[in-house]
Amino acid sequence: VHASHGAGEPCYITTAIAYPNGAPHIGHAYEYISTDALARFKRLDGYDVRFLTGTDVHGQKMQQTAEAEGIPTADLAKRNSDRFQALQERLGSSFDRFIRTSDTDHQRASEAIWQRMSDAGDIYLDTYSGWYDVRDETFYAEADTTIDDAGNRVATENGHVLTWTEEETYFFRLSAYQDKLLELYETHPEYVGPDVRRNEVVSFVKGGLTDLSISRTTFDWGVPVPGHPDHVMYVWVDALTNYLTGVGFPDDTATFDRYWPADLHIIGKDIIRFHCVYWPAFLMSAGIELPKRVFAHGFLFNKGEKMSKSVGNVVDPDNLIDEYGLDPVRYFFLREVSYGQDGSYSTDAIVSRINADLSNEFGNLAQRSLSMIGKYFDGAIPTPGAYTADDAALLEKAAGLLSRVRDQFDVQAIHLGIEALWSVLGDTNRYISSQEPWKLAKTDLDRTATVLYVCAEVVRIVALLAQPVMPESTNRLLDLLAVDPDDRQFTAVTDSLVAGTPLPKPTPIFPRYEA
Ligand code: ME8
Repeated sequence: VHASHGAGEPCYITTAIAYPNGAPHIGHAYEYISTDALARFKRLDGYDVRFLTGTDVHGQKMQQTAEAEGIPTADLAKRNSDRFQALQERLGSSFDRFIRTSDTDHQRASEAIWQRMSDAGDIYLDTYSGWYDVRDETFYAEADTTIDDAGNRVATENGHVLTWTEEETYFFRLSAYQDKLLELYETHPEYVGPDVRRNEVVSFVKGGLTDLSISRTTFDWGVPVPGHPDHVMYVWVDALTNYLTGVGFPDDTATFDRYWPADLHIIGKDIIRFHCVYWPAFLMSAGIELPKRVFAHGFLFNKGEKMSKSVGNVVDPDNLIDEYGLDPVRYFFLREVSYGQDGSYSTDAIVSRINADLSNEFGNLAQRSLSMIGKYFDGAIPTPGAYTADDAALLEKAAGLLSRVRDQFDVQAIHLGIEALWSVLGDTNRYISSQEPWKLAKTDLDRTATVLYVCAEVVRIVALLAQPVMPESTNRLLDLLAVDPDDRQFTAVTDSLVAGTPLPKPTPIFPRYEA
């Protein structure tokens, strides 16, 4: 029995909720895989994790897409939300709830936060006239727009074509929160990660905040404003509130008090302003505690090019999984891309990671060690003798991995956590090459036993710690080492393989990829 690191402490982790106006793409899959790895890590480290994900079904773009397809907006939302949910399931995502902002409890939560902001005196009625980006559901100040070559008014930052909008709307007094937000970034620098994003947010807020239009009257696909059903809420007001709905706000106070504030919102870098400026301001106004951290991952590009339907390079995550298998795809994205930075992928890069990292470094080490144990020790864990300095150094490195990897995952440096595991696999491959157990077996079976025991121990520890990244393969590998399926939490790192334990016949876990 072990004292566990998280000791049952609650931990609430979320993804962004995607717009289901089309099919999910690899950028969405990347967000789900990475958030799932973070959630699984915390769970294996002893935390009581709640992991929320879902879809953001409201907004003008959804209504326009449905009109273009000639189907009711609710049908479009349902059909495509089902596809996002199916993708999550295919990715092995360990979410606890898949929320859709059409869920009835979400309407209730959105009304409640609106009411609280209104009671705080932060909502007033006025007329909005300005530029709106339907694609990103964003308002732009005139100063942040330009005229493009075709004569369209576009958003300077991304070139999206804007629509002139004039209507009576409710405003949120965002301007009143400038100082409080700057104080938040100052006193809680960990609120926004990585640092480059915090700097962006701070300079945006220092530039001054104008009040935010938070209702619309020109379409009706959204949550009605309480008491004013001719207005629907601006989609970002209800979308951000999903994080509260997901933990029972406002009625299930037991769940809410346990999991809120959220420990970590994972989002992409394009929606940092909504999560790091609007969201904390809404919560301050409503008198609700702020999430502890927002971390923005980068964007994925296909061979360095932005994915777009017109270029025809949008990758369907299902096809990648069909071709390479789920765990290799998970491993590839988490290891290849520095989490927090943009990343690129290509067939060559995927194949090279599969063959070099998975098949050679990890798979061969496991397969060689296990098959020699089969051959020389009747398929049972051998009894180690006294350790040499080399043996002891390697075992010590492996034992130190949990705290190294935890430190990296705690700051969402997923790629560095994986790198730490693979550096010990590299050491172990050099160790087995220099010890040459296949030769030793002819002259010194006791020493062979020790060497193979050390290798199997490293494989066991790396397999335990790689579970968040490759849940299925690592669990098959742990089966081959006869590790009790009920004792694969990270506390099991300090266990040891028990000499004499019979092992099943080994089968390769990470085959080479041959096109
Ligand atoms: O923004 N690479 O929805 P969304 C990596 N509904 N990540 C990407 C990406 C790419 N190429 N393209 C998109 C929304 N993403 C809102 C969120 S949250 C309360 C509401 C990421 O479908 C993007 O950054 O446009 C975001 O985190 C997520 O996918 C959903 O994007």
